Amino acid sequence: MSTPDLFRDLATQPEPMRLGDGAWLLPRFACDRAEAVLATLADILRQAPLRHMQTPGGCTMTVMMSCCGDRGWHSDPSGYRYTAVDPLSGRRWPPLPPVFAAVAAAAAEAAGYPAFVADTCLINRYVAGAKLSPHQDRDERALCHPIVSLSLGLPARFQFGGPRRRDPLLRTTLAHGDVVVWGGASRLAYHGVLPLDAGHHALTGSFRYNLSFRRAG
Ligand code: MD3
Ligand code: FE
Repeated sequence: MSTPDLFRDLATQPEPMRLGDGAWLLPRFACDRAEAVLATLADILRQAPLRHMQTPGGCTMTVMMSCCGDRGWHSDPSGYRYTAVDPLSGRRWPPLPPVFAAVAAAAAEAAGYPAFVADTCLINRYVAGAKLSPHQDRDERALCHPIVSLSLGLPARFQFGGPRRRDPLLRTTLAHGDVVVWGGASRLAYHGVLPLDAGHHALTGSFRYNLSFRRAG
């Protein structure tokens, strides 16, 4: 006996879930492209290796980061900014690969942002214990564009609130292949990632990756 295709599709890719005003979780949206994305990611990380950035406050971030695209995000004790050149190598960041741009555009469209063109992708890699404290993303020039975030590998507990730091935080789990699109009123929501639990994932081993596609310029 075979399951009708309709039910199989519903089982592998549930309906979008509204997380907030303008914010949509697309569960497992990118599962079928995860292997292609991870193979391309390995190539990018050979050109622009992951590194621990320093916050302006002088702390070392637990998450390791890199970037690709026309610009990349960089943080050091003198502040955060987008740069055209990777400060580690002195060369341009690797170009945004077509498979990244395609996933970002398709997810944005599915969430109601049909004209999204990313010019940068921030790459975060978490190992057990790594976290990201609640913050806003506001270094991009025009905050009218959404951010598309793709999670790969181990699941993380993610928290998000409102535009003020004191707004209450809600929690959700971001699992392999999940995409969240943050636009509209949710673009300036505070958000963070709780310390990653140790685990093993068939495609990423002991890591969780998050790719966030942005229009920075
Ligand atoms: C909500 N990354 O790189 S992705 C970041 O899982 C960042 O690595 C997290 O926060 C991670 O800045 C979260 C989800 C996300 C990304 C951008 C947002 C949520 C957002 C921008 C506005 C509101
Ligand atoms: Fe963020």
